Amino acid sequence: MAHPKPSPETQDLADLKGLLARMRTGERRAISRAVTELERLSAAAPRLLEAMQPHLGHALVVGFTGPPGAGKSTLINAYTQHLRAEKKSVGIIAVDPSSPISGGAILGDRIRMTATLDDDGVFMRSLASRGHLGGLCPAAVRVIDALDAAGKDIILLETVGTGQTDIDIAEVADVRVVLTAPGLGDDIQAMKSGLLEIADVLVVNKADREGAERTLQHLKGALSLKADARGKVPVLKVIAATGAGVPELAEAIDAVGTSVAAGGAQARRRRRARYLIARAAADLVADRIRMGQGGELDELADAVLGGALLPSQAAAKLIGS
Ligand SMILES: Nc1nc2c(ncn2[C@@H]2O[C@H](COP(=O)(O)OP(=O)(O)OP(=O)(O)O)[C@@H](O)[C@H]2O)c(=O)[nH]1
Ligand SMILES: [Mg+2]
Repeated sequence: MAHPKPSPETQDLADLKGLLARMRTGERRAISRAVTELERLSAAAPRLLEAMQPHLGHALVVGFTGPPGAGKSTLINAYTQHLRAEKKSVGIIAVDPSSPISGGAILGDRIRMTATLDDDGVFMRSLASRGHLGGLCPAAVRVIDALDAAGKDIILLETVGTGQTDIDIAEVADVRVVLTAPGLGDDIQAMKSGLLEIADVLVVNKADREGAERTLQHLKGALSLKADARGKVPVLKVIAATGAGVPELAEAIDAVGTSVAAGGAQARRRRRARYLIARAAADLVADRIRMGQGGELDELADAVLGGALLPSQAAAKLIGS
């Protein structure tokens, strides 16, 4: 009896070693396939992750976060061109905020990220912010793993820095670049304080525009108010649209990357795993509190109201530590 001819997709998944080999030559269709399986956490994903294990931990993950319209996509495009000139292979993950302000970001990114067209050394994928099993942050980490397994030297992650999820995603990067630009309303307000805290490198983009110097001084001022460790964070001016300042940015990223790499591949991946566990634990605790423990929670609430416990002490009691 004749068997129906397997579709290319079925073949891909039947031969995971072959798929992996093709991914590692940079073949777009193979990478795209793996990314999709992992993004959706399909039935084949666990086997694929297992096959990828020996190849994980090579890529440096660089996050670019900042307010809508700051020029993240344009800067990623310029930086990608710089990296390609150095013969580094690049993976790009753009998290589509699907917010009313930035709607259409994916189409816009396609236009702005011209460096990604017609070059097998670059692979780009946009992640929609909704509909991921276990949340967007774990999905982004799985896609990072797919691009890492594909042998990309550097993975660039674009997120809009407007919400906690965005900051969470930025946190999974090895190097965090936070950017802003003049004319985005109140400069420092636009840079949520959480973002200033996580930045390894701060960038003022659109230095060709009026007000760039003032934005730079604002940022430096805001930084100096933070703890002393933050004092070392470089603040750079760039013009993403022309690539001016990109070599200096690349140097600053390299400097952080080198110290991260010194910790070893396992340390980098462990950081991401730790982060995912912490997030999952927080979700679990929140769920448990919502779904039960009502009596205990009421007792603790009364203790807080009566001044016997601080909310933080009550929380520690609740999770039993
Ligand atoms: N003048 C000037 N404009 C720039 C520069 N870089 C980016 N732009 C413009 O700023 C606008 C926003 O750029 P994007 O790169 O899409 O910004 P983004 O931060 O990715 O935006 P979202 O993804 O929507 O949050 C576009 O119109 C760019 O052409 C620059 O260096 N100078
Ligand atoms: Mg963008």
